[in-house]
Formats: sequence, structure tokens, C-alpha cells
Amino acid sequence: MPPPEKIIGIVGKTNVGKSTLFSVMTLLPVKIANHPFTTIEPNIGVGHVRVRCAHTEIGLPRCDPRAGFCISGERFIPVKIIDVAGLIPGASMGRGLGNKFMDDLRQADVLIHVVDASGSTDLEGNPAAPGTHDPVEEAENILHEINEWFKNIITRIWESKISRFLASTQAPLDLITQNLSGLSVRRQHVIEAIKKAGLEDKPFKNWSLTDVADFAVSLREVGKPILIAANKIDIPVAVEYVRALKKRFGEENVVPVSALGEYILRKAGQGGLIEYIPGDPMFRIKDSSRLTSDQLKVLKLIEDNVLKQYGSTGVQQLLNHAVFRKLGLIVVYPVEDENKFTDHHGNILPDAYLVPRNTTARELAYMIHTELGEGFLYAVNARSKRRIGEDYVLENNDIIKIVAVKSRSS
Ligand SMILES: Nc1nc2c(ncn2[C@@H]2O[C@H](COP(=O)(O)OP(=O)(O)O)[C@@H](O)[C@H]2O)c(=O)[nH]1
Ligand SMILES: [Mg+2]
Repeated sequence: MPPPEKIIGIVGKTNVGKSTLFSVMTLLPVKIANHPFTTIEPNIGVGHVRVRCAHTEIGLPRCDPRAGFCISGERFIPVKIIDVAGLIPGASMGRGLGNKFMDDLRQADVLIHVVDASGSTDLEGNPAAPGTHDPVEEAENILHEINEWFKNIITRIWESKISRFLASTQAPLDLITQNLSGLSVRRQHVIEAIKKAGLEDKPFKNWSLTDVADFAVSLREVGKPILIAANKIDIPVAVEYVRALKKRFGEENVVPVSALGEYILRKAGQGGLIEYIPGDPMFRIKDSSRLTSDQLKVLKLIEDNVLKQYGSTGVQQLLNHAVFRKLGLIVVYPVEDENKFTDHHGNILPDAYLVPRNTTARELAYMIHTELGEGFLYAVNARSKRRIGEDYVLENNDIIKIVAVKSRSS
């Protein structure tokens, strides 16, 4: 089976632009034939991370993606996105925090926390004049809510399902991991969180509730990292707030975005009015006589206030940052023919897998097909044509052919 699907959850209070961001991320930039629907359910959709496609480096004229698409050598690889229902201050205490919200949040591997960097929504999500509300405070509030929610949920599981079995189990880590698997955290996250909370030397059975709470917060940090989307940068006052957000939360945790700007560019791209590849620092107007003066004005505004100021609308950068930096995934292309870089139908680089760093050749084989994993003999690095063994650790951009013994059933 293909690599486990990674899920990106969009969170934030009301009116900051979550739904706008969700719809723009799931909007295709150009008309693409035979493309499956990008919205699965009203709040679940498919977005794409962008990388330079390997076909350009090996001198091939094109590729044939089975999922996602490739424009001008830029490969767009699908990821799942959930627009999580709005968070309100105090939600973790039980106010306004429905099951739907919990379910959405539980599934996410990484969270994009949208804040209104123009300071034009109050804490309850009511519109206000730009610059009247502090997005730093807003971000701190939501972070607090999410951590509290995680603490509550983990304490509850700990008390009801974990603590009384700790004395008798031989494998406490498995016990903990299994009981927390519904939160989409894995064994490695649990190990890292214990270390991060400074609890490695304390036997589990001696953990106090404070220890459990500390562990919960660390687990949230490693298992559900949060990236802040400082939205509405098309409104000029945002410049100051973006700076303040970066100062408070760290440069690497804040991405300035204009969801609305990206929406306009993608729509204009779909309509054939401009040439624009998501993530680009610029767009090109195809024929200005087809645009109204209002349309031209809006495009000029996006160009001046967003693209020239920030280098892009930030929406593509946000997704890439979440997947490659926060989740630490790499791209690997499995092929069946290591000379032509194709599958057995002749499709060039049909698959681009997003896999965790440190994935081995054997693990990749299992992701492609259980039989390939079980019958694994060796793999071939299609670029160098070198044989590699099962323990070979995959590198970003590797093109890999797996050689396995034929299973009896095929
Ligand atoms: N200026 C500006 N307005 C935006 C942007 N993104 C969203 N909005 C507006 O903010 C309001 C709330 O957006 P919405 O997506 O419904 O927010 P949600 O409640 O968080 O889902 C709407 O009026 C949007 O048009 C942006 O990037 N710039
Ligand atoms: Mg919404």
C-alpha cells in the first residue's frame, strides 16, 4: 500500500480565512483533464506540495503523474487537507468543542494555524477595523487551547486505559502508543516526547498527573507540530504583525500568506487570463484587453502589496513548509523500468511518494506492495544504476526500482 497519507489540519478562530485558505489550496491552478475531484467532503480536500520534478534533471521531456500534475517541470504531489471547524477561546474547557472538531483534529499530522495578521477580527471572530486586534495574542490563545485539549484527552486516556496496566506490562511503550494511536501519533513521537518532557529516567508507574500533562504538551509539539499562517498580508498593516509573530514564535514557525490573493490568481489562471504557477513570485497577463479595469486593478494590488513585498502569496510555501520541514518528508519516485524511468505501461515517473526521512529501500518496497516487501531481493538506484540493499536509506529525489522474487500468486 502507498505511504500512509499525511493529513494537514487547518485551525484557527472564526473569520481569519480558514475556509478561504482551504478552498484555494484545493483549487487546481489550471484546467486538468481527468483529474479526480479535489474536494472529498465539504471540509476535506486534496491540495498539492510543489517540487522540481525529477524528470527535468534526468533530461526527459515530460512525466506522466498518476496523481497530482506537473507544470513546466514543477511537480505537484497530493496531500490531504481538513478545514477543522472554528476554534473559540475556552473551547478546551468544553465550550463549543464538538465531536466533529475533535475527530478532525485527531486525524491531523500537522496543523496550520491561521491568524488574521491584519488584526481585523476580534477574539470572538467578529470583523473589526484593521490593526485593532493583536494576532500575537490570538495565536497564543489558540496554542493554549490546543495544548489544553491535548492534555485533557491524554490525561483521560492515561487514567482510564494506561495507568492500571503499567505495572503488569512488559512493553509500556507499546501500551502507550497503542492507546494513543487514535491521535495519529506514532511510537517515535512517544519516545521523543518522553525525552522532551525530561521524563526518560522516571518509571512510568511513578508518573504524576503533572508528568502526564507535561508529556502531553511535548507529544503535541512533536506529534502535531503547528505552523502559523499569518493571513491577509494584502492588507498593509500586516507587515508589523508578521514581524511580531515571527519574533514571538520564531521565523521558522510563521509563513505570511494572502489566501485571497492566491484565490484570485488561481481563478484568473483557470480562466486563462493569466499565466501563474502556484508558489511563483510573479504572474503574466496573457492579454490585457480581456481584463476589465477592476480586474487589472486587483491584480496590480496583489502584485504590489503581496508579491513584491513577500515574494509570493505564501500559500504554496505554507503547504511545502508543513510537509517538508514540519513533517520532514522527502520525495521518492518508484519505477519498474530503471532505464526508461517508467512503470510497465511506459508511464514516466508515474508516482511521487512523500515518505518519512530515514525510510529504507525495503520499507519503500512494502509501501509499493506487500509482495514486493516480502519478496525483496535488492533495489536499483535508477540514476546511478547501482544496486542497493534493503537497508539503503532513501534520499530526497531518489528514483528507485525494487527487484523481488515473483510471488506464487502472480
Ligand atoms: N483581505 C483579505 N481577506 C481575506 C483573506 N482571506 C480571507 N479573507 C476574508 O476574511 C473573511 C473570512 O474568511 P473565511 O475564509 O470565511 O474565514 P473562516 O471563518 O476562518 O473560515 C472573508 O470575508 C474573506 O474574504 C486574505 O488573504 N485577505
Ligand atoms: Mg470557515
